[in-house]
Amino acid sequence: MTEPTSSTADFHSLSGGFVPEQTDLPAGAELARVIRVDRGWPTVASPSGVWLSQLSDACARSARRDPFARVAVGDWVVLTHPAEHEHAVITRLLPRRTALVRRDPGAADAAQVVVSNIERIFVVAALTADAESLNLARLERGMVIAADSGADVTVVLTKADLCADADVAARRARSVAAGYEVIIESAIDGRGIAEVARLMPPGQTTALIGASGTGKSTLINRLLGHERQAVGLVRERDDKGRHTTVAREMVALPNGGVVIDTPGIRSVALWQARRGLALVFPEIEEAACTCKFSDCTHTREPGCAVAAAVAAGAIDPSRLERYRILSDEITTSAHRQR
Ligand SMILES: Nc1nc2c(ncn2[C@@H]2O[C@H](COP(=O)(O)OP(=O)(O)OP(=O)(O)O)[C@@H](O)[C@H]2O)c(=O)[nH]1
Ligand SMILES: [Mg+2]
Ligand SMILES: [Zn+2]
Repeated sequence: MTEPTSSTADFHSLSGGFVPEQTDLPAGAELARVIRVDRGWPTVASPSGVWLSQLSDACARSARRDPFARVAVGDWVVLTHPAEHEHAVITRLLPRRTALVRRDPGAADAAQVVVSNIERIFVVAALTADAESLNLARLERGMVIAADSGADVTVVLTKADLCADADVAARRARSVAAGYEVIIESAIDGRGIAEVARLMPPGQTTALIGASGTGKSTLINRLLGHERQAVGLVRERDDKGRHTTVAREMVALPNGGVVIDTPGIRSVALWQARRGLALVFPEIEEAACTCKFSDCTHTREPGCAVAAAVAAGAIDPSRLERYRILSDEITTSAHRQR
């Protein structure tokens, strides 16, 4: 049996103090949380330590059939330590309370669970000198998949120190994030760090998502109060947008909260995120309720209440355009599902 792989991570801090109830554990088994996955190899934290683990044959079989049966960072699992195995063995995946799901970048017809059992997702976008360059379509897309997870969503605009008009950028972000908190942050001057920390309370798991180089790992370093390479996880800090973070990984914060750092992705493909779409485009969903046809695509149908609202100036036509792109993508993913 291999020894625990990390000395800094421990079960209590990485479980966020919360452990699901599981009364029927077989003898010798324990509950564990997946804290990292490297090329299919999960590292889990359990009361007995931090273990590199493998799936039982039955779990591996279902994982091959069903993408939702693959373990993701944040998952709770039942772990055993069979004497004849080199690694700890995951024998069961517990139901997820929330899950961030995208289309598998390696397979157009499959979903991929990015992280699970998170209470809040921070959608991270970086500011630049030009406040107008903030990409609203990308922000909305990130918010849709985040909101669809069932977790709360907060927008974080990083690198505010680079933008003289950070407030202008924040106004633009808020115009597409009605009802969501937008935090202006800078790792350089410390703006917004306390606000982010306040939303990562003890007992909760949060995750950061956003393009590569937006400053997710840097923000975590600021929250930790030290550079992450101290725990052996970050390299090439100044390698902007070069996919510095290579694996999803859970980090225990000093106050007892838990945050998952994720590698930046150029573009997130949606997988059946209708609920998220409705949450992020409430004005369109609301108007759509009164369209004449229940399957109205809001393009040229008679009696389209969305088109009427656009004509009346109540809905921003560019929002509708972006909504349609995301909606079409969700429809396509539904058709592709095996
Ligand atoms: N000016 C400025 N630069 C920042 C800030 N936050 C991060 N950076 C820089 O942005 C670059 C990328 O930061 P990372 O934290 O590695 O970005 P990331 O989002 O983790 O990137 P991936 O791991 O590739 O997804 C680094 O050079 C940071 O020093 C900030 O608030 N202000
Ligand atoms: Mg990173
Ligand atoms: Zn319509």
